[in-house]
Amino acid sequence: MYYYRRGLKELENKFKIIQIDYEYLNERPSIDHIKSRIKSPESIINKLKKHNMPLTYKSIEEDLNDVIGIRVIVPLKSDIETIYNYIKEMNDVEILKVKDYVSNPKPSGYRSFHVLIRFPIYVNRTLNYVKAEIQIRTLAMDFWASLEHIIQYKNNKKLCDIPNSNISTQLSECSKDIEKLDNKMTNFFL
Ligand code: 0O2
Repeated sequence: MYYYRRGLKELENKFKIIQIDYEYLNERPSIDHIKSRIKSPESIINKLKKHNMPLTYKSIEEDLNDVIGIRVIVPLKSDIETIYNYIKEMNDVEILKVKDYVSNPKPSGYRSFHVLIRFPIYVNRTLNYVKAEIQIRTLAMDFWASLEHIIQYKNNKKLCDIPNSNISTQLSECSKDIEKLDNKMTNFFL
């Protein structure tokens, strides 16, 4: 876990620097805030089981891309591409996979731009590589995803009064409303 904690710190710093530089040069923020986490042992085990992967350290290292997770919350939809371009310009970062759930939302209505990466860390003068999942999304997308994560994604039926059959439809409608709002708000800026 120490390697993941070290990796997380290095990644957080990269985005904090982008946040400061962009605001200085453009007089408006391109990142509203950053959230980060190391996947909990319980979540790691559940994910390995879900994908029928062996419950071993080797499998955590090789098969899981999101033990380190960073969420970059941006004000506008157009800022997602700006942040992605910054990632592409990071010399030490290798992009393993991109999942564009903004252009192709999930059936649930989930919208977010995911970039899976691998990057080097030096611990005790030794080179190691760690992987991470970067989720880039707008404030509005994050509002929807955070609530849907509690209500539906993690299947927490106790927290919601709406009959089960209606939850999915209503959440999907909310996601479409939020998409309209995101498009409208982007138009206020050049
Ligand atoms: P948690 O608890 O958020 O960490 P795959 O690549 O298809 O084999 P994977 O890695 O599940 O499987 O990829 P996917 O579907 O891109 O999901 C990655 C993460 O995106 C999830 O991590 C969630 O954080 C988020 N996510 C994906 N789909 C949804 C959704 O419908 N609603 C919400 N709110 N979040 C979603 P975890 O590990 O599944 O969960």
